[in-house]
Amino acid sequence: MALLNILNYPDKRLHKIAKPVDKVDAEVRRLMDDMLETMYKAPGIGLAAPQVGELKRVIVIDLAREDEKPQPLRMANPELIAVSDEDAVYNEGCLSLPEHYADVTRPAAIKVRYLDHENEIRELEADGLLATCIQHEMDHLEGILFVDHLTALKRNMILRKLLKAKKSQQPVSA
Ligand code: GNR
Ligand code: NI
Repeated sequence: MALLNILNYPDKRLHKIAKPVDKVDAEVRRLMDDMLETMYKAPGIGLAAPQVGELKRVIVIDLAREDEKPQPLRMANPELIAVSDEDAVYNEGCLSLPEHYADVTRPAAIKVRYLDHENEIRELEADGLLATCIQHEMDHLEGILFVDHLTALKRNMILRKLLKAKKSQQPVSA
């Protein structure tokens, strides 16, 4: 297993559309495991392959608390096959937009079809935080960040602060 580098806004790769995997083979499985290790370390509850610079349709999620048994979910080529009419609002954050949070409205319940780590087709029904997290990770595969669901005013406020924080980390060139 290996720790991967998590890309931060404004990295271009975060805005690209990821490609489906042909099958979940040893290489994709390794990516899933490296992503889980990277996510646990961050720490975060989900991670999408484009966040580590891999433009593949692969996501991992684990909502278990640190004092609980891990419950890793590994998904390739996830597709939403049903969404509820009812919406839910959740205060979201993102490892690629560190330290900024905002309320995002999404369908409250979903059904997702995906390939698991053994290349088996599976379906999962989710609501609550799991439904939110799956949709947040699937957005990353389309190059969409949670701020893209906000008004331009709120989005630009967050993005300006991130750019400013990034600049202040860098030495002033002579
Ligand atoms: O760790 C994360 N927490 C989180 C909280 C609310 C809604 C979504 C998330 S996902 C995020 C990790 C991340 O950036 N995944 O792409
Ligand atoms: Ni994210």
